Amino acid sequence: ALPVESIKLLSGQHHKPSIIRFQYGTAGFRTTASILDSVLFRVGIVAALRSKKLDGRTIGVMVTASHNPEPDNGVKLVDPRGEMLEASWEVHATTIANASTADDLVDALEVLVQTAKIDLHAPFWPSLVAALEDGFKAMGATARNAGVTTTPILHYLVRSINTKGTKYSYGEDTEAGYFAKLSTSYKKLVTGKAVQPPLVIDCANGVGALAAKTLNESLGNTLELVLENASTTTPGALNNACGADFVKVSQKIPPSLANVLQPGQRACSLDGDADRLIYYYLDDRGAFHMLDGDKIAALVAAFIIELVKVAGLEEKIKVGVVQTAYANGASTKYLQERLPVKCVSTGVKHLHHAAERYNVGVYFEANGHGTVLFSQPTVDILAEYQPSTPAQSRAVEHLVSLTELINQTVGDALSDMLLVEVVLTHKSYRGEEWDSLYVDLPNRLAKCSVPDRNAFKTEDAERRLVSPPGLQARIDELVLRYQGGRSFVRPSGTEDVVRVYAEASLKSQADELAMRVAGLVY
Ligand code: 16G
Ligand code: ZN
Repeated sequence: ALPVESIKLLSGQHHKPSIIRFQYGTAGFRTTASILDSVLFRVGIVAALRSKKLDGRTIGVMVTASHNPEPDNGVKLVDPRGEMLEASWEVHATTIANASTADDLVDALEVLVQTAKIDLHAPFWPSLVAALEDGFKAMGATARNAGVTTTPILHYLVRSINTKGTKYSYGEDTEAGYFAKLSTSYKKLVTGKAVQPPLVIDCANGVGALAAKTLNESLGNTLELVLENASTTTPGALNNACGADFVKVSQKIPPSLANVLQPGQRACSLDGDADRLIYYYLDDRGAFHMLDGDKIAALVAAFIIELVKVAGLEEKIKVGVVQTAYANGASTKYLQERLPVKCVSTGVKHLHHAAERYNVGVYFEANGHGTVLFSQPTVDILAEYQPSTPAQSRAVEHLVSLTELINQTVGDALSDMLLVEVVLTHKSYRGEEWDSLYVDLPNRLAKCSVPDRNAFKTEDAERRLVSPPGLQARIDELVLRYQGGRSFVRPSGTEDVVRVYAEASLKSQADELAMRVAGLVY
């Protein structure tokens, strides 16, 4: 049975603010940090129950502002394979977070225990994390605190703990194990190649700075990382005029890098918890060029396809790409000419799921979150393959090393950064050559406050509105008037707004189209 007494007792120390309604969305529970106390307590309990449900396997809990301003915080759960929390549990978590009294909380928990058929007599309670400790305590759960670390490292740890000692062992279940796995595979992949010039990393003044520092040491002289915006203890500095979201949204170099970056030099920005990555460079005239998630997908997918071909495995290993509606139309065109491309709804869980359907699934959101998934049969094919030429053998070795370099649990800015560096090294590309794979269509993202964003319902991977009635037809009619025009409207999953995206052949036209579509939305 549920430890009702201790839940009630400790719940009394973590009252739910009465008028607020919490929702477990795309990025977990996300709102002002000052009102999240009761949520963290309850997430502790939900995590413990999730672990119980899954025979005592380890569950992760990440507390982070991610790419948002510091006071805008959040908490999300990580499932045993290092993936996002299963969707059906988002609903349970929401109900539990909104129970108004301790009695209601216990009732909601009882319902969860029954509907999810949780055996409260399962062997023991392993788990992770922090301010949730009272939640764990209420449940008698043991926790391992992973300390201050990046979101993707937490995902890595969760998977490693749960696969320990099995034939699918993901890696040593420590941070040191993570860095060793990344740096060892990176070194294998660039052996014998000319070392790239130093790479500037904007760490968004977040926890990625600590990880990047350790990574820099493990990489030795195979790659030099120059850390910028690494002030993890300065209040208010997190994601402030820096970081992946700043660069992607404002399409500008962080002002703090203005005197650091030399013409021709490449740099990248992480977000606050290091699960997003955006590259950029200044050309010889000092003009800024952004290399976002779409450009990363194009670079990486083309490289992997080439390796598969050289290895002689084209028939057995099919590579595919997953994007969202935000992918630049030019990237979709470039990719579609080379491999299958699927469009899904925004949110990592949708992309990840769709990527699992390919032998090798490449997914990146334009915002810089993404990774590459190798299916288990594909990993087995690579392990058993008997190459017949030295070139084939090298290509297979590279593919195997890529399965180790790439964090397959979730998007990982540092792992993705090394992946990009591998491709640039192999192709002898600078930012400029990479950028010229295709030319981005000018685009514009806008957001509108509306009385009720739930009135906006979409279909076709969020590319079309089904409600409010008639609105899509009016958008279609507007879009037709713009050369290369494309536009869509969707409710945000993380903010109380509706987002409008538009692209067109000319920048002024993309801006105008976005503004006119936004005008229809109000
Ligand atoms: C979250 C998602 C990200 C998505 C963004 C969309 C995760 C880990 N992150 O940050 O994938 O692009 O939300 O936000 O799922 P929106 O719904 O407000 O546009
Ligand atoms: Zn993030």
